Amino acid sequence: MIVKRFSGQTVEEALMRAKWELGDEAVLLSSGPSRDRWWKFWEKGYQVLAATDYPLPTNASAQPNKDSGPEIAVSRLAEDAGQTERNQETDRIEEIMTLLTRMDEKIAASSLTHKTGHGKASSLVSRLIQWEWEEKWAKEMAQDVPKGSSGDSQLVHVQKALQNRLSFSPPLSLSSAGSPRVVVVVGPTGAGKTTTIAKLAGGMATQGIRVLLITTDTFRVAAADQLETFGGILDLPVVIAKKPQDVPLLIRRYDVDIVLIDTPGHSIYESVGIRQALAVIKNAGTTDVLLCMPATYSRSLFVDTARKLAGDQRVSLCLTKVDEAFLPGSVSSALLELNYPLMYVSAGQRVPHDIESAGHSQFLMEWLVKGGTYRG
Ligand SMILES: Nc1nc2c(ncn2[C@@H]2O[C@H](COP(=O)(O)OP(=O)(O)OP(=O)(O)O)[C@@H](O)[C@H]2O)c(=O)[nH]1
Ligand SMILES: [Mg+2]
Repeated sequence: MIVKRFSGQTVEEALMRAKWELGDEAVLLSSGPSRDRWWKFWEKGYQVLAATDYPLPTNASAQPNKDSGPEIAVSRLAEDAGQTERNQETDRIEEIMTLLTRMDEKIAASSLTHKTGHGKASSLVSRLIQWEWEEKWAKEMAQDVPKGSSGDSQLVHVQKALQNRLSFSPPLSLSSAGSPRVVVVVGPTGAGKTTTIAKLAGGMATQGIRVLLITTDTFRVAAADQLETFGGILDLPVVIAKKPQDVPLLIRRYDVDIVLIDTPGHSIYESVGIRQALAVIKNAGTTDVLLCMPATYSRSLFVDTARKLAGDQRVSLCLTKVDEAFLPGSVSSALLELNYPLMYVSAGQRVPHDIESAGHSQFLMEWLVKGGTYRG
């Protein structure tokens, strides 16, 4: 019997390799995430353990069989997997596999140490990568960690490095210009724009700040109702602007300190929606643009969406739904990449409690490094 492991970026790819090399009669013994020492530790990979009792086909090791598609090969091997569970030899092979895996882990750990030349730093990098940090940022954050430090003290250094790299905006306060501060809140669908406005308005109202709420979301059913409901509860005026150009006129009718303007959510593929939000920003006498971005997005979606929605405006970020995210690396890497100032962090649905100034948050920086359940 020939038993061999094969790696690939997907299980199917690894199975294809097994079939090419061992032939159609090969059986699948096990599959799972790759621990192969040749597979880069920071990339996701899979491995399969396959075996054959039959003589190797002469063409099998070199070229794939063009007549049989990948689906046939994969399903054939997958069918065989059930049968081999009953095979008495499986247990023995699994034991060998376990030993091999342990050896692989040791070799991978030592090759990581060799690569960075610093064992502690490299384990820190791999730890950050496990928490979904992008490799580039994980390495950059780890590079200034003192050599003697370990464990949690390394993370404290990473936290400091991150804090130095990120920028923060102070929370919204009264304008000194004599005219109201006009804040347009933008963001992708369901990011928490309207809820964020309600939270901010609620907090401001308790400080005696006079707030006007405006919605420009006129075409979606019940969108204006949502803001009107919040306005009713908070006892704040709410007006609907049918056109972005109406906003300055509406603002002049109220003697207020801060105007919070809600916009409809839209995806980055809806250019009409993006243009509408930009039209509000351009026509409303805007002093601030607050971009709500969910912490649950992947790094690339976060970066692409934020860039698209911000356009060439100066924006501050409100990081929403941090309570729904667990691993911090996607967000931290995206924040480093964007370098937009962070103004607020929102971690929950309670109005007005679940929002805080990002720069004053005790817990945000720790969460951005270590993740876990947000306790802010
Ligand atoms: N867990 C959690 N939920 C939130 C947070 N902020 C808002 N939500 C919830 O997310 C949902 C959508 O919130 P909205 O405020 O309506 O989002 P939006 O961006 O105005 O949505 P659209 O106007 O439809 O684009 C609601 O159920 C909110 O209660 C948050 O920080 N954490
Ligand atoms: Mg909304």
